[in-house]
Amino acid sequence: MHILRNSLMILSVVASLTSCGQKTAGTTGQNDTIAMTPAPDFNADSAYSFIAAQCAFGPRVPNTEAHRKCGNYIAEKFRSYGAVVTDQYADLAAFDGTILKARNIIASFLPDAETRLLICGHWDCRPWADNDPDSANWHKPVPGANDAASEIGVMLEMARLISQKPLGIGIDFICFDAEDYGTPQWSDERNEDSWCLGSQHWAAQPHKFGYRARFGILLDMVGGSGSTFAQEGFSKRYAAQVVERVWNTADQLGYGQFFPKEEGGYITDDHIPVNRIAGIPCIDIVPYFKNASSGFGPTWHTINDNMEHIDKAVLKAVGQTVIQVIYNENEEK
Ligand code: AHN
Ligand code: ZN
Repeated sequence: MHILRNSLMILSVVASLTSCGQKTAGTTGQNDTIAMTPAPDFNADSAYSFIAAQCAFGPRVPNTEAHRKCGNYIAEKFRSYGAVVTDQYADLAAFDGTILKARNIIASFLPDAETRLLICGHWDCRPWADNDPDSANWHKPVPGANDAASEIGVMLEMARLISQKPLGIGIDFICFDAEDYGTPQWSDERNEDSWCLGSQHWAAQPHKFGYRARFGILLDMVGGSGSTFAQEGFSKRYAAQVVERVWNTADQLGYGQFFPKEEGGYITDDHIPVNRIAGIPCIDIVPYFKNASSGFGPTWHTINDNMEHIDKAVLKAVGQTVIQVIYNENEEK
């Protein structure tokens, strides 16, 4: 009996060693240890300044001067870090028939490399603060410090770091437009397809024919005070292994508090077209405020989504985690 038990133990040890040895990109489990490649130090002050610069244009609502000017700022900033920037302009019809002069901004490092990662977020602001506690504000635009200057600020800081420590794999930062023009709460209409117009367009017609990426990471509202990032439902459904990698990496870096390994909700967001239309496994890093009136946080779609509610500690946790994930992938060419 003793011998039998011992040999079973040996067998199970061998089995687990074998499965470790065969580990390839995207086969990590819930608590696996990930080998960390040296990655640059994400500078939250720098990301913060990129967020403030976007907000200084005013709300970046499609078809406004602030939107046009900020689009130029974002493209120019990525170019200054050596990225090849492609503008994808499109006239997109909103739910109410408004034609949005949309601009997806794609910033690529090593545009010809076959192995690529996609990092994305939206850059437009919502025209209506329809979740504001005061109905007098429901038709005013959202200042959009968190939603969505934060994600562009984090991406610009990652681009700055990549320019200083080049990678051997390609990276595409995609700034989607017209994410936040979805049917307002004060209207009777409910149309899920009215959200994420820019990413729907890009996914159906990528900037490069046959575009592929190993995986994608969507950032959405990644700088709000008090934010933590639970595991969003569609991300787990479509890209479970990427979820494991990102949350395990955060844990190992000491940012586990910001990335609880808990279930988030199912969110209609730009990762849906990337997964369903473009066929690229893509996760969403999006805040989840449990038991709050707004699951996205107290300033979501209110006129208080301003710089006062941006927390550099949140930017650091997200930015350092994602840049680490990117540099880890560099080792698996
Ligand atoms: C919905 O409210 C259906 N989706 C949220 C996506 C979003 C809006 N992210 C930022 N603003
Ligand atoms: Zn929004």
